[in-house]
Amino acid sequence: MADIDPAIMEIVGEIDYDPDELRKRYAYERDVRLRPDKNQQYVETKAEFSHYIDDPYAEPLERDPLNDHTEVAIIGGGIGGLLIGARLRQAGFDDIRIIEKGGDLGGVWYWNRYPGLRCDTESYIYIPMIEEVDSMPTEKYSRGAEIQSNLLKIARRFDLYKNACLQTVVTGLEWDDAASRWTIRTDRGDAMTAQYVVMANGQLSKPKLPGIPGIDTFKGHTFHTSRWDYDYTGGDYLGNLTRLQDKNVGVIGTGATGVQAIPELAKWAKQLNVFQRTPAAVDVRANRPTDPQWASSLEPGWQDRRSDNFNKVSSGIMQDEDLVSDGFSELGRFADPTASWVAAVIGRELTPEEGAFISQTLDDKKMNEIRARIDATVTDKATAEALKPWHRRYCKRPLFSDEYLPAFNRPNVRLVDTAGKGVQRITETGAVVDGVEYPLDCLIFATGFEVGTEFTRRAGYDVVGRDGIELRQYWKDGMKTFQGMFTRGFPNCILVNFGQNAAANSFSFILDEQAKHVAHTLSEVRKRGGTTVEPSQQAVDDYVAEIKPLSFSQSAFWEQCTPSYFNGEGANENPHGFFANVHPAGGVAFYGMLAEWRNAANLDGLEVR
Ligand code: N01
Repeated sequence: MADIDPAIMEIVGEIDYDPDELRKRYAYERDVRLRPDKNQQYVETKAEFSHYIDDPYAEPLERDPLNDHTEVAIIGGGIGGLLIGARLRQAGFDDIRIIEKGGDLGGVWYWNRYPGLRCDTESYIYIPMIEEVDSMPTEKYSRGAEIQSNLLKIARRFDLYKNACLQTVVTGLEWDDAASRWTIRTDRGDAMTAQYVVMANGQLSKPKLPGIPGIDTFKGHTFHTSRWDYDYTGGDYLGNLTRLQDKNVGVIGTGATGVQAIPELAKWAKQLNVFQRTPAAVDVRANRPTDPQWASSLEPGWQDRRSDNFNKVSSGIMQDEDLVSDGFSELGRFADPTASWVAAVIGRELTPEEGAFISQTLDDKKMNEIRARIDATVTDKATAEALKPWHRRYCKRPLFSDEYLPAFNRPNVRLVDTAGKGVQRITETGAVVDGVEYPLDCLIFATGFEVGTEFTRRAGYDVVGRDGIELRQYWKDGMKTFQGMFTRGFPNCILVNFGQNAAANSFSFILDEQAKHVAHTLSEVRKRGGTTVEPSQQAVDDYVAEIKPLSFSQSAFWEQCTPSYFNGEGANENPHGFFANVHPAGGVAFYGMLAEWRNAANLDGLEVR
């Protein structure tokens, strides 16, 4: 440490651990988890596995096929679709249709109803349009049901049920150049048309299953967490899973979902077996009820200001105040632009080595804290040791819970650690790890959602643009867009998603910025009397060049990470990977650039006809 500036050492504090030993441990834990089949290890929820994604919540619905016309069709009625609908309504668009697979609107918050579900990002910023619908979350981190009810308030406030098609799965889109419109085909035999189509079918929306040998042989009860079977477990999102009191339950998956569902399962199952492949890095949640005095003191525009402050703080951009002040805000201290807040403190620019040193050291210390919390909470020493994560904080989605670790102190909860290998085999009657079979009545998959496959595979439909060009084919080597939203050859088709744009810690912020972009663009096309809009070839080429070289060069960080969907299960070269196409500007600058583009009101880069 001799040649590190003392001002920097003051910021990072005492180094009371061996960084080299820690690095070696991280590398070892990564290596035991790397698999040659990488992203191919997962089983797609189709064919004999398609029942895992049936809608357990909706009543059967019969209706005649539609072949009518709408000005704007929005595929997906989740947060993205609802915000697009709302922003379009605000911009004066009446003729809107949301097409949604589920039995109601809400998207991820419709599907996910597992017990213990809450938002991970603070509800005051995560739940969109709180001010517009005159609502206020009851807690800092709302339950899923409260989030869903707020989303449905947006739907009602902006009249988005009108003309909506629920329980309808889009199977294909085709551009009709002569008529300047899209034909939308669905699983209900619809052949409706729309001038514009917005694809808001979600990012983590297709459940995935682990490719464990024998997974199709299990004869007990089984389901994926995003289709929770309360008929089987009893209870509801508040818990009370009384029908599990005489059951041996197994859960596979200890990510964001597992960490929330496991404490509830632990309370009710006769025996809960948690099959762990990679330990979860779980920091303090510190949820609390909303203070009514604080809520009534808020001035109009507070939600946008809070969100803006959070985005800056959580990406390391120095602010006078940290309004949200939680675990995600704290991550800004070792996020990529760490240098900017440190530079503000020490009064000079940092060298890249200094930036990396600060980022790494603060990260190490946070992870040491997370590991120490496990020792302090989990009474059985072997269990505590096995629960410790050995990777950098951002290698996986950061997790927060105050209930997860104490669950392992219950006598009916068993951690079945697989030493990074995962469950070896599933049999008719249980799961096998290290040659030992754990008998199970019920096996729950908290194994997450498909990432890193082609957009059209996850969406479940192909898009055929001008001259018969297929999106599947056009993006086979990776996305090619302008602003992550517009694609050459696919006029009037806009993508709202996390793809070729920038990351931010609140996903609903990204979706709202994109929704504003859609509303602005369609309004400007209208003003110009146009009927079609698409990006110029030059605009796409320039945009793709901005993204590609930089995003792939960030792989130094991801390569040393334990595998996850963040780094393509250790294969960062995947052009469809979660972060493969991220814009290098970072969330704050990127969405600022989009806002400036809208302010200029010249649709620069788009061709209107
Ligand atoms: O899924 P995941 P998730 N044997 O992919 C394990 C959002 N979200 O549903 O780490 C054994 O994170 C796998 O193990 P490993 C959020 O963006 C948000 O939890 O790969 N285990 C992992 O533990 C989140 O990131 C919220 O070694 C196997 C788990 O399955 C995303 O959704 C709540 C295995 C999958 O974890 C997905 O979260 C919930 C095998 N063969 C979700 N294969 C909130 O904001 C896989 N695993 C509240």
